Amino acid sequence: MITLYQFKHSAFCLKTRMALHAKKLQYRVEEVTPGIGQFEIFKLSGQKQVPIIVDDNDQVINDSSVICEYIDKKNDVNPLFPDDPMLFAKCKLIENWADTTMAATCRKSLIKSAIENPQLRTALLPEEIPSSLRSIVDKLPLKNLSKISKVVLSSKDNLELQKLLEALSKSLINRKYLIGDSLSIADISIAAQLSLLKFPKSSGPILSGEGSLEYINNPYLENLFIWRNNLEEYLFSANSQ
Ligand SMILES: N[C@@H](CCC(=O)N[C@@H](CS)C(=O)NCC(=O)O)C(=O)O
Repeated sequence: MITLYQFKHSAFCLKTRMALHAKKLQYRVEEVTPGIGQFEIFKLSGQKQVPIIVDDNDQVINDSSVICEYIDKKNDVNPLFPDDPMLFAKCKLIENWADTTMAATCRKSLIKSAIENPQLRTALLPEEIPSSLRSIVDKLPLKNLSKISKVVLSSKDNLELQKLLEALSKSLINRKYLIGDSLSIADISIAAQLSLLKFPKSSGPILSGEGSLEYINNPYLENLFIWRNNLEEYLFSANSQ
């Protein structure tokens, strides 16, 4: 069986889990502790980022895009990449944008929200942190840091992302999938990064629905988050592991 090494709330790890479910592959999860747990990741894969997967044959693969291509070839169930060259290219372009530009802006937006919202900050801490320490983090005076976070999250990047997501939201009113007529890596990559703006059900009851207020409260994005929720529901309930 495949073993997935992950950080619980990483969008790249969610992307990998969604792809594993789409391909109906059995897997087990190893939660990695940020910092100390990454020594193991380095030992296994020669680099320190998650996700990585270890397959039955002890093959170790890192990087969500490489993992998705690898698992896609394992069976013929729900191909994640279209055969048609133009559709394939569009899927790869969207995946690449989601994993880079979108991911960077979403990550900054989440950091900003966590600075402004102590409950969110605490909920994001790894589970093995004891509750005594959690309550300290909750009370850290991070108000002044929110000024810095405005600098970190450039308003141009933020506006560009909102504009693009609003267009995607509108385009998904009358269609189920971003590219072609079936689920592809494009849908999975976008849906996974959206988790940093508004946590999905799979993030657990404390985080579900939390996130960046300017995205959550944007009425033009409502449809996009509904689409994401439906996609998660379909993937995780059809093949719950
Ligand atoms: N391009 C990589 C990005 C993976 C990535 O950024 N992983 C983050 C977690 S979301 C990580 O491991 N960060 C820890 C570190 O960089 O030390 C992928 O698609 O898998």
